[in-house]
Amino acid sequence: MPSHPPLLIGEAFSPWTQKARWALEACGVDFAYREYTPTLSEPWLRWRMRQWSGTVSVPALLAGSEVVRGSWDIARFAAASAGDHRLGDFDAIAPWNELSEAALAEARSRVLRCVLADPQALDEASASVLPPPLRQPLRFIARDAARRLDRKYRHLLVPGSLRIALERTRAGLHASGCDHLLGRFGYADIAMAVVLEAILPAARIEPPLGPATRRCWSDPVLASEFDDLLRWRDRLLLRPRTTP
Ligand SMILES: N[C@@H](CCC(=O)N[C@@H](CS)C(=O)NCC(=O)O)C(=O)O
Repeated sequence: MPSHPPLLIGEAFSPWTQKARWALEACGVDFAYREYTPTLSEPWLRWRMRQWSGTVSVPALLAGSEVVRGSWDIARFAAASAGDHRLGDFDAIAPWNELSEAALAEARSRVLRCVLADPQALDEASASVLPPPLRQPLRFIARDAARRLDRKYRHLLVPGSLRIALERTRAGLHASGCDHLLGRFGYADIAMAVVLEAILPAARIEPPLGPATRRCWSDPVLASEFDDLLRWRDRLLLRPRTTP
């Protein structure tokens, strides 16, 4: 067994990080957390992952000498650590996770383009690393970082994926007849609940999203149309996170 608890590296606001975190917590895995800043933290992440080429992204989990990449594999790691089936059957969950990934990819492109068009959101993006007087003069750095992220991930954009994911979640809950897509709480619920971060963010993060960034993550039209799903997400969030 590794002497230190696994280290989760992520971005607190990111739905992918929230998926990983929720899965680890639901499985009672003891873990430490480190916040990642795109571009700035990348050399450190590459060094910790021993990965000098190719793309890197977060969440990633460092567990002893093992590097677990991406929310899906981290959820599987969590389930294996729990040693039971509390997150559900991953073969049955996979189609839900694909819907979730496609929806989040579309949401990311929307958010990044919104941030690029809004100077206040760009300044909020640099707030953790720049003091207020430097944010405006150095805004080009935040703009460059957001453009790079947009280029890095835009091949994943399939327009309409967010709406499809919301409609399927609604239909899935209707078919299951309860609050859980596969009959009892599991990773399918986590994967689809975090999609709602892209229409009305709910994650309690520190520091909270700035107002301009929050606007970019919000879609009032979809939020009103899928109000039933937002209420479903709220019920899931009321569950104790860590199950013994
Ligand atoms: N399929 C991956 C997606 C992870 C992902 O898209 N991560 C983005 C979150 S915005 C990221 O790492 N962005 C920062 C970067 O690429 O530097 C997962 O499920 O974890």
